[in-house]
Amino acid sequence: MRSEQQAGAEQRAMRRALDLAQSPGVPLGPNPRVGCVLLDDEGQVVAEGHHRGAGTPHAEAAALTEAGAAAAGTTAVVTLEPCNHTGRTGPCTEALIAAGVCRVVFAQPDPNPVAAGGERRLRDAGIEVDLGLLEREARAVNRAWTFALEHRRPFVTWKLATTLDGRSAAADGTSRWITSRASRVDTHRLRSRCDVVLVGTGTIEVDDPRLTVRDEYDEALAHQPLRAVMGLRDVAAGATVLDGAAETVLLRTRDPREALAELHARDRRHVFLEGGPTLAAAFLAAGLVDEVVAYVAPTFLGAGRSAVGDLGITTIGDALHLRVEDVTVLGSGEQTDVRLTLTPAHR
Ligand code: AOF
Ligand code: ZN
Repeated sequence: MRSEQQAGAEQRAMRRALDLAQSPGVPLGPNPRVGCVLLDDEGQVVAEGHHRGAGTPHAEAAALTEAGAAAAGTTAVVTLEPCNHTGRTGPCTEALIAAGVCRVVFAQPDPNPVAAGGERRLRDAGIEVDLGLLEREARAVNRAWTFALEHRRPFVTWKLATTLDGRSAAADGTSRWITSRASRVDTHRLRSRCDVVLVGTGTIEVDDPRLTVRDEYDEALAHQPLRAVMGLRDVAAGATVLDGAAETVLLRTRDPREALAELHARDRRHVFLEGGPTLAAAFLAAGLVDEVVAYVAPTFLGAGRSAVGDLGITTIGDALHLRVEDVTVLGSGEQTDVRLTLTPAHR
């Protein structure tokens, strides 16, 4: 049994490692966010490290470098199972062993089959290993990355903006602005956390959107997700999406599964689906929506375009159920909306 004092120090170190993993300025990309803290036998911090994006040292390697010779005899507290492979950098297991680390505590087992096997390798080298500390929190930090590895496709967030009666455009086709400014700013914040914004060729034709991260974001600093357009219709050469403000890819398919496979092959892990009703219905019907973010404005239109197309549902028993994860009121005064965050009920 480890002493209560040691357990407390490791728990605090794991919280710190989770914060380090989420350090600002780390670019989104194909790699996970990882943090690592080295503790001496009195529970004092010897060194810290975090991963700074694909191709840079892993969190463990960064902490070991900072510690130098002081790494010997420490406990490494890390948010992800140390990797056991030579990829863009060398295996962290060997680096930990060589540095004389005597105990490793990690939160989340590595879902990446290429890099897995760290726990076994460390134990074989005589290192004490403990796992699962704050695992839920660690998985949340790399939610889309973990999902993509486990499901071999990107995580899909579908965003919609509707009136109380589920309309995303008025009868005459006008749709600017259904929701308030606060909701639009919030949308840009969520966009900046994804690595693809996906729409259909229909949306490009009707709305000619920019699909970039803007508003209160410093455009020079904001991460611009890839803009992806799917469908078989041609995109006009003058379409705003081709303006060069962010990278754009045309996926010449109508099949959601195929589109996701292509985005996955391009190392994309989190798709922000902003398509119209037809695209949304196709993804929903295929079970390819993993999260819904709905901005609901306190208005009625009574007629107009529905936010989601035909799902083939004709009777109430077949309704597509979602679980409400969060409800937040955005804006103030006359300018408020409700943001609902939901997940499919069967998960
Ligand atoms: C990271 N940062 O701090 C840790 C990772 O792309 P590579 O070759 O550097 O390897 C990436 C894999 O290494 C990644 O998928 C994960 O399984 C493992 N651990 N990766 O980018 C880190 N600890
Ligand atoms: Zn590693």
